[in-house]
Amino acid sequence: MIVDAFEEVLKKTSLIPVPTSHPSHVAPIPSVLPTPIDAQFIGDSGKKTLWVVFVLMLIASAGFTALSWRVPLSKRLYHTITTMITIFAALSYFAMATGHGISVQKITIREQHDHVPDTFQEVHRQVFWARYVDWSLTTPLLILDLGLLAGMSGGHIFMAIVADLIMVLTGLFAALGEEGTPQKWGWYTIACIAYLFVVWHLALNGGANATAKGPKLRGFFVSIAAYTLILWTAYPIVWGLADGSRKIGVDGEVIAYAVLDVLAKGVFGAWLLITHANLRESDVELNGFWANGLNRDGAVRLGEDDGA
Ligand code: RET
Repeated sequence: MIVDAFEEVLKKTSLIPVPTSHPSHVAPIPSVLPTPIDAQFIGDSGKKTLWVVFVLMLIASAGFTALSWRVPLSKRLYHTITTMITIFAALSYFAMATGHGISVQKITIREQHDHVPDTFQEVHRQVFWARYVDWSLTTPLLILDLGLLAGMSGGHIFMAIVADLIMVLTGLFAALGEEGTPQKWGWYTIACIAYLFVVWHLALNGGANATAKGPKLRGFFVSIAAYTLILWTAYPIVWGLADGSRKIGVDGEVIAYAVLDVLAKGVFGAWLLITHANLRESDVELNGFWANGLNRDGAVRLGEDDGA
C-alpha cells in the first residue's frame, strides 16, 4: 500500500524539473530571476540644495528689485527682465523642492551574455521636468538681456530666442525619450544644433553690434557673453552625465545644476545690473516705450518719471 502510494508520487513528480547543480561552464539562467530595479531618486543633500537655491533666488529677486527702485522707470528694462529670471527660477526650485515637476523615467537595459539568454536591468530615474519649464522662460530672457546690451536687431534677437526654445523643448523630449531607439540621442543632437545657432547669433551678431557701440561696451559684452557661453556649455555636459548616461546620481545632478543656475542667473544678473548703472552705452529706452507706452499723444501722463 505504502509502496504503491510512493510509486504514484514518484510518477507524478518525475515530470517536475528539479533544480540540479549546473556544469561549471554554464551559468544559472538569469532570465527567470525577477528583474532588479535600480531606483535613482533624490536624497537628502539634493533636497537641501533645492531649498537653498529657492531661497537664494528669492534673495536675488529682492536685491534686483531694490536696485531697480534706484533708477527711473525708463532705465529699468534690464532690472525687470533680470528679476523675472530669478523669480521664475525661484518658482521652479520651489516646485522641485516640494516634489512637483518631477516624473520617473523607466528604462530597461538589455545585458547581453555569451552562453546564456540576455538579462535585463530596470532603471527608474527621476526627471526634473520643471527645469525645462524654467529654462523655456528664463533662457529667452537671458538672451534678451544680452541682445539688448549688444544692441542687436529685434529680428536677430527673435531668431536666437526661437533657436533657444527649440533647444529647451527638444532637450525635454530627449530627457523623456526612449533608449535603445534613435529617439533620446536624436533629440539631444537636435538640441545641441539649436544651441549652436544661439551661440552663433549672440557671438557673431551680438559681437558686431557691441563693437559698434564703442570699446567700453564691447569690453563688457565680450566678458559677460564669454562667461555665459562657458556656463551654458556646461549644461549639455551635465545632461549627458546625468539624464543621458546616468554616470552621476540624482543628487549630483541637482547640485551641478544648482551651481550653474546660481552663476548663470544670480551672479550674471548682479554683474549686469551693477555694470549697467555705470555704463551709459548700455542704456535701452526703446524710444520711450518702456516708460511711456507706444503712442502717448493726448494721453494723461501718469508715471513716476513725471513725479505723478
Ligand atoms: C540641454 C540638453 C540638450 C542639449 C542642450 C541643452 C542645453 C541647455 C542649456 C541650458 C541653459 C540653461 C540656463 C539656465 C538658467 O540660468 C537642454 C541641457 C544643448 C544651454 C542658462
